[in-house]
Amino acid sequence: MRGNQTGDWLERDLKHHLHPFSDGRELRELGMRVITRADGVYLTDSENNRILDGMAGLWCVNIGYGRDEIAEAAARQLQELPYYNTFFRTTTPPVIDLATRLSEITPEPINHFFFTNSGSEANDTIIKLVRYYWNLRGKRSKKIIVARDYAYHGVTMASASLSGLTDMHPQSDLPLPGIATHIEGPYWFRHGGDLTPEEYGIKAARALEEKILELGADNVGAFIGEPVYGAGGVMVPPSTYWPEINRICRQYDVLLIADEVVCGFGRTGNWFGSQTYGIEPDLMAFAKGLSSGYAPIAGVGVSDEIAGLLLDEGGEWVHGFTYSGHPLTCAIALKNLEIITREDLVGRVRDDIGPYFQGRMGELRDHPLVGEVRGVGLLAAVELVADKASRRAFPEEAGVARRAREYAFANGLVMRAVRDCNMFSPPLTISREQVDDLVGIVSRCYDRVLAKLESDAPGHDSAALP
Ligand code: PXG
Repeated sequence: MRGNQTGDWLERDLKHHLHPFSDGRELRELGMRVITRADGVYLTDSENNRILDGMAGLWCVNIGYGRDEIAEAAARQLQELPYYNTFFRTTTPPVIDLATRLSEITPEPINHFFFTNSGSEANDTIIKLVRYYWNLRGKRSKKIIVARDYAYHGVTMASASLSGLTDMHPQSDLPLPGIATHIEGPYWFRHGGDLTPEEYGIKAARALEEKILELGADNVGAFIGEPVYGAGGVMVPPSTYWPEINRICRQYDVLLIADEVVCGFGRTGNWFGSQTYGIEPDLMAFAKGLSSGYAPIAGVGVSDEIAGLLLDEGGEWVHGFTYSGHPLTCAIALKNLEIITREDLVGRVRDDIGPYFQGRMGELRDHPLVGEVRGVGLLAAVELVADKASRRAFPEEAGVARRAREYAFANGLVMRAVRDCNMFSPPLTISREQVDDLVGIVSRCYDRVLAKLESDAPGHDSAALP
């Protein structure tokens, strides 16, 4: 049995398991890897291959894999109190401790926390909170949330409606009406034209002001954005962007929502992306790095002003999940935050490994396929182009970034691909040597993509190539 265990797993997976964000036919034809173990920044598959995880799972395993302390904290909590809820005038020590700790690290005036199981549920909750807040303030028409193209805010009916990655919509007749409208996001490389990044940052932010004026401020409840885009392509905002967004939100009495699901918990070199970019959020969504993926826990941070109104005048808040503030996931999150703090992983990203990673990634700019390398902290994207000078994109069917990703995977590195971008988000514990390995594999993969493009080019005698 052992010898053919991989085959057995694959057969039963295909028979019974539906995969997220996967094409069934592709899974059958190309197969998949069975990941069985992980330690530090490395995954191990069922054939004993070691793979450098350049994505920290799905942007989440900030402290790296294989932390016994987390397993011990989880075991202790399961023995002491495996479950109790926080409905109906009850609470538990782990949820109290976690909310308290979060209030110390989130930007002011975010001091109140509600817990969910996923980032999608966090953003769903935020949509409900925005409506609840404006209803209480007697401004019942302030409902629409302005979101941005390329945004990823989740996959539930409502959070997918906020998302601006439009291929998420048609299969389920989304977006739902009345939830969101989308504006251009700060994607300087593709939309900046001849403007400097700073000029373009102002222009992209003013798209919010134009939208508010078009809809009427009385109809706009909030604006939502990821401090730095994640899944949409790691577009780093020009320095002028968020200060202008702050101003516009204040001027028109529009709530500002920071989706910190990817940027939170050290990824950008501060606890939150809001601190890196001077964002002044009224509400924030967080997930992923809160538990470093060791448990499904996410949540919403709420400002003193909004929480004060709800608590004093809101009556019963008719909302909550069975597992909101689950003692096990809260205990795991607390231990994770303790590790991030004790090892100063946030400072490490800001002052040491982050700048090193950005410097080494930046060397890829010399590659003939690379149009731009962008990033902050331990978040980066490489944008591939057919022509460097004109930034001409490849035709969609070329799938260059996907091809590079497949080469990388076969050569021991996980990275992500969207459009012509490859994306990177390694554990915050990655060493300099591991960064060197990562950059080396990426560079060799781009060489191979380039060779393949040249051999596929019309008129080229592809038989001459190996
Ligand atoms: N907001 C942001 C910014 C995210 O990146 C969510 C909300 C939703 O979180 P949940 O926990 O519901 O998944 C996300 C999730 C990818 C990928 O392929 C990205 C995410 C999830 C799954 C895959 O890059 N981001």
